[in-house]
Amino acid sequence: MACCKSGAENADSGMGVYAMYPSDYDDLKPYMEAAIKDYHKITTEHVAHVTNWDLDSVKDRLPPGGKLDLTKLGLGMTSMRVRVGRNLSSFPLPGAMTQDDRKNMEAEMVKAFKQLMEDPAYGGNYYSLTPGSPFEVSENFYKHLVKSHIMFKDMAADTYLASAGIASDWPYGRGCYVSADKQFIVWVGEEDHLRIMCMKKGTVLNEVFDRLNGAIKKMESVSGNFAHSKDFGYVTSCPTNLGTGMRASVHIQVPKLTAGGSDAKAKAVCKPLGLSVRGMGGEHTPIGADGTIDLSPSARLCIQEAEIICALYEGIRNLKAEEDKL
Ligand code: ADP
Ligand code: CIR
Repeated sequence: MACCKSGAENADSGMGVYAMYPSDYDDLKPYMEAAIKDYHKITTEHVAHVTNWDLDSVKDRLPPGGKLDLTKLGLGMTSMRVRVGRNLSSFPLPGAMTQDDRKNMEAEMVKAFKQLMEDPAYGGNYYSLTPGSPFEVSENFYKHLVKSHIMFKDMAADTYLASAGIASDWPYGRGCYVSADKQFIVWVGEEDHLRIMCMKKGTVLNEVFDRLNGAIKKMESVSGNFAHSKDFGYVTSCPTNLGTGMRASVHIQVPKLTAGGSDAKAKAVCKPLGLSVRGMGGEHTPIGADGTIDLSPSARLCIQEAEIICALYEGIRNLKAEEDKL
């Protein structure tokens, strides 16, 4: 069965499953739900995910005034990023797409991006890797986009994605939309049809969270419905991202917890705090030589979007306290 191929070929998989069609989550529910409950450590009989971006509803966890200002935690300018994974309900998920599907999905998105280009809040450019696309960019420009943390790398090197068929047909249907200020970015054709993100060097987490919320509403209005399951929330290729599809991260320097260049201690401290540690180039990359790590709350499912951003703020405070103890 295609959904399990990656796990069968990669014995070290933590999840080992990728959905091939949005409907897989409902059609294969007994199997999917068992795997999802196990990975996301959900203890209720059934998964019942709720979507909620309203920060007002979590105001008890916010500082007075609702501003998640990192200077209050003793941090200076920090690189902040919030992304969500989204898929169009009208196409197979990337593991089951043909080359034509990939090109057609990108063409659908180009129609939506043309509307975004007209909007002063999100206006920018689309860059395509698809040979012959009117938006095609050179190999050198693509490399520059990757180096600038704007575009994603060729996924063929990711053995899990390659086995699942998600990395197939590179570079067809791959591209990215970038706003004029380069802080709103949409990846097309990576692990999900779309990865929508806001990034900023700053100190107030609300700025990236609120802008992303506005951007997603705009995207949904111009690109049609995103695949969604009543029980599991937003549908993603990988069940690890299901629900919110959201990862909210900051780059934070913890030189004591990473002394000797190893992330082992930082990971050990972060795990019970519900936080994940990644490297500076994303998942499975090394941490910064100056002890900078990518820190994000681990939960994606059965947590609300508003709760994730609170969890990031609280996580930074807790991690700083652990660093200061050393
Ligand atoms: P994802 O978050 O989409 O699961 P990765 O962990 O692979 O994927 O990260 C994707 C890219 O985003 C990488 O280039 C990474 O360096 C960049 N990135 C992640 N978090 C931040 C951040 N807080 N500031 C700047 N860049 C970031
Ligand atoms: C695994 O099962 O370990 C791999 N398929 C990757 C799981 C993590 N998911 C992800 O990065 N989206």
